[in-house]
Amino acid sequence: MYFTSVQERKISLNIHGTVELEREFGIARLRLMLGDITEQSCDAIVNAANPSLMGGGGVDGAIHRKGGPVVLRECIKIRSSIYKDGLPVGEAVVTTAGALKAKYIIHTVGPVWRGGGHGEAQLLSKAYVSSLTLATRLGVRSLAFPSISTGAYGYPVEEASKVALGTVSRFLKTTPGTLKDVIFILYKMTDFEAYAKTLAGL
Ligand code: AR6
Repeated sequence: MYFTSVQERKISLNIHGTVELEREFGIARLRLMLGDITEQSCDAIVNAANPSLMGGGGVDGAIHRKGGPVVLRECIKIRSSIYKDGLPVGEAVVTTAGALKAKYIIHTVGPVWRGGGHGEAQLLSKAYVSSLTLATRLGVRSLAFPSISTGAYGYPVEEASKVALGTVSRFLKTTPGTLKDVIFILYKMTDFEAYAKTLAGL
């Protein structure tokens, strides 16, 4: 079944009742989906973590809960070796996905929104590029992102969607690699609509 979105692009309601929107960039597909990232069976999912890597609320909490203690154990190893002072904003690291359907969790840290004049857009873009670069190094073909920084970190979703989709589409157009399918899993319909509007304008 199909219906037209507010932005006059086709949004499909698939057989699972999932709201979806997609665009092609070179040989890769960029999709938006309303849902829960912990349910995704793609090669890797991205976690909107904090520098401690010790878990937290929001999507981070959900990923650690469903992934199980092995995820935290690997995060502790990372903290006690390469990132003793915590994972800097914009960087990304990988762990197993434990009990999740995905193979890997790529943990990145987005910026806290401080009004927009503190390099937030550059740092948010860097978090996406670091995650995409690491995914490519791991040979990942399908990758799911949440909307980094737009929950507890307070980044306005319209602004964040421009950075997120602009960065990912640029990467897919310019960086040959293994990625074939990049999916943004939006948890709330209002977030999906903001991302859909931005994707329609790309
Ligand atoms: N699947 C997909 N998206 C989700 C899910 C889910 N299961 N749960 C929440 N979201 P947030 P941030 C959406 O706060 O803003 C944590 O405590 C949510 O609706 O998870 O980067 C960390 O430990 C929102 O749109 O991440 C950090 O301390 C988006 O995920 C801090 O929050 C991001 O919201 C990071 O803040």
